[in-house]
Amino acid sequence: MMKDCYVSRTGRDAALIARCDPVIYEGGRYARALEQEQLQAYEQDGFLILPDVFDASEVGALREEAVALEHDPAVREGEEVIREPGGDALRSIFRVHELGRRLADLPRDPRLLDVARQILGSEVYIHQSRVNMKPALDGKEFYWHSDFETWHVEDGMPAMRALSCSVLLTDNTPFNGPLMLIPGSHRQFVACVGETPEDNYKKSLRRQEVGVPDPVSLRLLAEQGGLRAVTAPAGSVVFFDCNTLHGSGGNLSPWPRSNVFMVYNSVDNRLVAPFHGMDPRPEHIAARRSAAALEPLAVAA
Ligand code: 6CS
Ligand code: FE
Repeated sequence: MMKDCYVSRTGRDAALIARCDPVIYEGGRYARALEQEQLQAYEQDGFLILPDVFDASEVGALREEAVALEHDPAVREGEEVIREPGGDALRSIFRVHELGRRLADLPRDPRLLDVARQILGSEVYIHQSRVNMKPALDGKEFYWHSDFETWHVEDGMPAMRALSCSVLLTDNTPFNGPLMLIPGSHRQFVACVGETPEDNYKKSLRRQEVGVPDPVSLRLLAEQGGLRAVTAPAGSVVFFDCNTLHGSGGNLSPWPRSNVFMVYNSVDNRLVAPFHGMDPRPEHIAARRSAAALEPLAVAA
């Protein structure tokens, strides 16, 4: 059993553990998608916002496909759908990179894939994908959390060698619950209190209560790094490290805030058995069988 550098949810008190993995993996021969100053900003903050990567027609087509999935009766009854807490509105659809056609091509688009391969310094595969719908007037919050804390404890992700890429399918404004991040928080692992209930994902994806940072650690990291809201137009992209603390507020605006998230994991960081003896989570949340390295899309000449 490999040494567990990031022990969490073992009943002891909360703790801050210094990250023991690099942020940028020098893979040498991998793509040069980002400029040096962009890489430095990502290493410093734990995220990078790229405005207007996709043009209106591209993001319109992606959004159309996401809306079609949202209204597809077969999808609505599937295990990939998560509904809002206390209601029926759709909160997330998982595994969208295998449900949609344009959404299947998206993770292989060199504008995204090459950034992931450069930062992770290796071939990569999709650990998880989802569309978070955050519907108008009804979209509930995602409380502050580190994705890696969950992916390490519940999915057996060994090291911090993964990142999320979020493509904004609608404008993200100060009013519709934009993604918020804590700059610099990726450098500390917040060990969480509490034990993980059986099949935790059935609750945590609606409202996460276990594996969330304690208020003292949150305040400390926010006072060190501040808070940053990703308010940007549809078609913008934000890359964030697997351990950067993030969350989003509820959506009180009459317009949806819909973002697609794709999690790139290094092929050298494939999942092992979950670290505290739990059963592995289902394939549509944490890929094990479909963990083949992504082939880049042939770019139209
Ligand atoms: O448990 C997970 O994998 C999911 N939970 C959150 C709150 N963000 C990451 C991921 O979608
Ligand atoms: Fe998350």
